[in-house]
Amino acid sequence: MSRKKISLIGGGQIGGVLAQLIAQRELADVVLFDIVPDLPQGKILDLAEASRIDNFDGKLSGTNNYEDISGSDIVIITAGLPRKPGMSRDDLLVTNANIMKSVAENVSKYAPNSIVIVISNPLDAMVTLFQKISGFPNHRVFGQAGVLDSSRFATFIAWELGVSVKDINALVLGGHGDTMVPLIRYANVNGIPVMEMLERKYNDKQKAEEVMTAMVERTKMAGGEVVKLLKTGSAFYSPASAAISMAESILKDEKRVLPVCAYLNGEFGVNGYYVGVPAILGSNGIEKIVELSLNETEQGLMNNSVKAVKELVEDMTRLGF
Ligand code: TXD
Repeated sequence: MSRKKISLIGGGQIGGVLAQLIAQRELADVVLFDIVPDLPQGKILDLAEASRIDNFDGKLSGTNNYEDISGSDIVIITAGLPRKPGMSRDDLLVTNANIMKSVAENVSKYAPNSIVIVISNPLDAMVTLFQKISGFPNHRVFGQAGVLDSSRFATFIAWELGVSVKDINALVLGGHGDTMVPLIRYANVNGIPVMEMLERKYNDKQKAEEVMTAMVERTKMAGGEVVKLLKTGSAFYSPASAAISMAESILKDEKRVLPVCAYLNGEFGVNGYYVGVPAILGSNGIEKIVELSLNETEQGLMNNSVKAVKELVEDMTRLGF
């Protein structure tokens, strides 16, 4: 059996960590592509020189030539500019749409059978644009946002309750913007509702609700919190880890149920847009969208988030993409 191949389009902060995680876990051969001459070659040389220490085998290459991505099983796209302090994800729209256009044309040409995970922001618009230009079927084009947003929510819950983050299940739906929807009612600690644990901790229902509201707000703003601290660039460890969990579920046909920015065909009442929802990821990419019942408040928040995604996609269309 030949080894699997993952190509990474964009060799910046996230691209570099993606390459390292894939290599260390021996998930697949890696091709790191960037338009900046020598940058991907330099990163890959450095990474390869760690192989003896970390004990990994595998073929790693850095390139400025799209031909090298041919035969990829998975392509992960981080090409584009990250946010600067004070910028919203949407401010990146025009610059990154131009970049995504050229990426989509080249991936369609050189890796036409690949499964594509988009990470570049503004995420929901960039996934939409990649699919539109490539014409790839929707189950082979989707975005990473929800795994990270859910992990951020889980992290804050673990810190608040003083329990292992490994026991937290938290799910964030909707677009990858300030309107995302962390689901309070479904958040649990090994099956125990987080709200119940908070109420027991504080012995005060109102205080528990305030604490939860603060965690929800922090989750929605978590990307910006990192941007503000870093001053140059945005989060890169966690988005890379998130995308790798998706790629691993695909390569190993694990059929994990992960929140994915997926194309909806009537699910959750949404038709024809990419929005963050739980989906089963296996060797065919998205194998099924997993629906769940939302109460009136949750559905309202979801509708609001879908509205923001639609506006973003309409803006992009108006700008000629
Ligand atoms: O969860 C998520 N989806 C995200 C997304 C979380 C955090 C950051 N997210 C977004 O990912 C961020 O807003 C950016 O749009 C992307 C990539 O973030 P990263 O931190 O890796 O940005 P870098 O370090 O600037 O790297 C981007 C690289 C850089 O090396 C450029 O030279 C390259 O992209 N680039 C290109 N590569 C290929 N082709 C073209 N045209 C191109 N243009 C720039």
